[in-house]
Amino acid sequence: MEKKIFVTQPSLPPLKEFVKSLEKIWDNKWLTNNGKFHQELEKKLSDYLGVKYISLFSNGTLALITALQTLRITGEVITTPYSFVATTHALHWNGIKPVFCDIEAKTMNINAEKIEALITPKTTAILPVHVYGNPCDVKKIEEIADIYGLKVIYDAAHAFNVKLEDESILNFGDLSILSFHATKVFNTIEGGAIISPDAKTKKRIDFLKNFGFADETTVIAPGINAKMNEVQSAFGLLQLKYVDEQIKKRQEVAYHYRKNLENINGLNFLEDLENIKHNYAYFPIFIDYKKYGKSRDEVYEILKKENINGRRYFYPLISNFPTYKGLPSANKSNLPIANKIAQEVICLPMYADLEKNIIEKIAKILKNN
Ligand code: T4K
Repeated sequence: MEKKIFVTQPSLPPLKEFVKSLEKIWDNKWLTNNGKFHQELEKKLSDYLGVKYISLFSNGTLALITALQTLRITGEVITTPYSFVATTHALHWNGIKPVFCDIEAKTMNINAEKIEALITPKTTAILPVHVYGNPCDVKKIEEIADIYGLKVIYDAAHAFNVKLEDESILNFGDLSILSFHATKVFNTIEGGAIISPDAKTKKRIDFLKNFGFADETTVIAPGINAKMNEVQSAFGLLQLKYVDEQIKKRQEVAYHYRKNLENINGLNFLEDLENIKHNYAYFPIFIDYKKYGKSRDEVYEILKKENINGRRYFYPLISNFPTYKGLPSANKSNLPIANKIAQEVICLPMYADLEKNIIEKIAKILKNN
């Protein structure tokens, strides 16, 4: 049987190098709780990403939950329904009411022009997502947050090393979170991080991810256990050596897709944005049923039959899941663009080692339908 092609394939460091790291961990007999590899990864990542402070986490979801705790966010938070469900779940786990704002069709990010109308006396923050690694309208969002005294936490799970006019996108807002899940551009198997602007905030984050312990006998807050361990950190240090090469290869994959998919009536894809250093985390296409002649779900199934397993990121919309669909802001009439895009999207396979002939095969299937 022909091999299955998945939406992504994790990048892995050379096994021999990882074994050497494991030997060191065995020698150190230090497995977690801010060990040597953890400290080194924090240092190397903050240098590489061009950010002031980074705190490593066991996954991106716990980083999000802790980011909200860090800034003591309560009440209502304006967010996007077009994301992975973890974004809104993090609000729910903090007892915060999500208020969904529609997206704009160029980047699939929260429509900054629509935020102001959703602000109430209970609003304390905005939680936008840099979807597919494309930056939000960070300047407009900052302007609104400043006027209304709101905090901004960016879910930058997809935005590893993305830059806006040479500045890391992670430096915008009050905090940003990253995911280092196996399926991401940079992975530590499971993992995540919070980017913070000053030492005081980093200290609070580091207490919170370690049960709230400030020292052996002082607990400053009801923290959680969200620490990254030494095996994950050592894995991450090796990954970092190869990540530029991986992003370069992803860029080539994206260019090859674009070349092969141009001029298909009713099939759209995203182009690079101006002044942005992209990381090519995903390759979404959008099927316009009326022009293409087949629905997104039909295309998804046709690809699947050919062993091409795309994913409908992000369908269903978070606002249509049972937990959230009863919220007034989840009403479809408030979220027309997000609902439309969620019906059109398929993320095609995207990873550094995706072979050109597979891209060409996918393009051929999409052209012949
Ligand atoms: N915010 C945003 C905007 C996010 O996108 C995410 C996660 C988060 C927050 C939360 O961060 P984490 O807590 O996850 O760090 C996947 C990932 O699990 C998830 O991390 C990611 N976003 C989301 C967009 O995609 P699933 O349920 O689609 O994963 P799964 O297991 O179906 O994997 C997708 C494909 O990847 C599989 O079909 C096969 C391939 N795969 C997967 C794994 C795990 C492999 O080839 N090898 C592997 O080891 O959520």
